[in-house]
Amino acid sequence: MNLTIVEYPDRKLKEKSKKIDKFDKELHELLDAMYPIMMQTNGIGLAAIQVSHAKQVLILNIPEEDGTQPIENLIEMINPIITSKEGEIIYQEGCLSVPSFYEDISRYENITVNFQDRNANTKTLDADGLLSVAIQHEIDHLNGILFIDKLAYSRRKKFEKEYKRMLKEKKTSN
Ligand code: Y12
Ligand code: CO
Repeated sequence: MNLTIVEYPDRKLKEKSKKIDKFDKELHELLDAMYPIMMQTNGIGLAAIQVSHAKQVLILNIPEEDGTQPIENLIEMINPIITSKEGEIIYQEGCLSVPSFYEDISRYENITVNFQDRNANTKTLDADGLLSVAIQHEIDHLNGILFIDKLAYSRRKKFEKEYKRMLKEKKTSN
C-alpha cells in the first residue's frame, strides 16, 4: 500500500473518521503501511486520516530518553475513546500534516483510553506526559481537529500568514 501524508490546508483533514467494524486484512495492511511512513518522517504519532483513510485508526511510537523509537514501543489504537481525563499539561506539539510549525498546546495531563487492537481485543491504557498529549492529538485527528485549531485567534492569524509564505517558498524552489 502506497501512502502519502496529507498536508494542511487539505480539506481531507477536516473529515470525521469512521468506526472500524472489520478487523481484516485490509485493516492490517493499512496499519503495516502507516508504520514505515511515520518512522521515515520522524513522527511519533500518525492517524489514518493523515494518509487519506477516514478510519478510526492511529499509531504511536513514543521515543525513549535516548531518542530511539524501538518497534516494541509501537502502539496501535482502533476506535479509541477517552474515558477519563484530568489535570493540565502544556506541550510543544508538531504534526506531520502541518510541517515546520510547532506550538505550545494545553491538554489533559492524565487520561485513560479504551481502544481495540488490530485483532479486535479491547484494551485500556492509562497515560500521562508525552504519551497522553500524543494520544489526544491523534484522537483529535479522528474528529477532524488539528492542533492549530486550538490556537488563539491572533496566533492562528499569524500562523496562516507564515504558513502561506512557506508554501509559496516551497512552490518556487521546486
Ligand atoms: C507532541 C509532539 C507530537 C505530537 C503528535 C505527533 N506529531 C508528530 O509526530 C510530528 C512529527 C513531525 C516530524 C517532522 O519531521 C519531518 O517531517 C522529517 C517535522 O518537521 C518538519 O515538518 C520540517 C514536523 C513534525 C503530539 C505531541
Ligand atoms: Co497531527
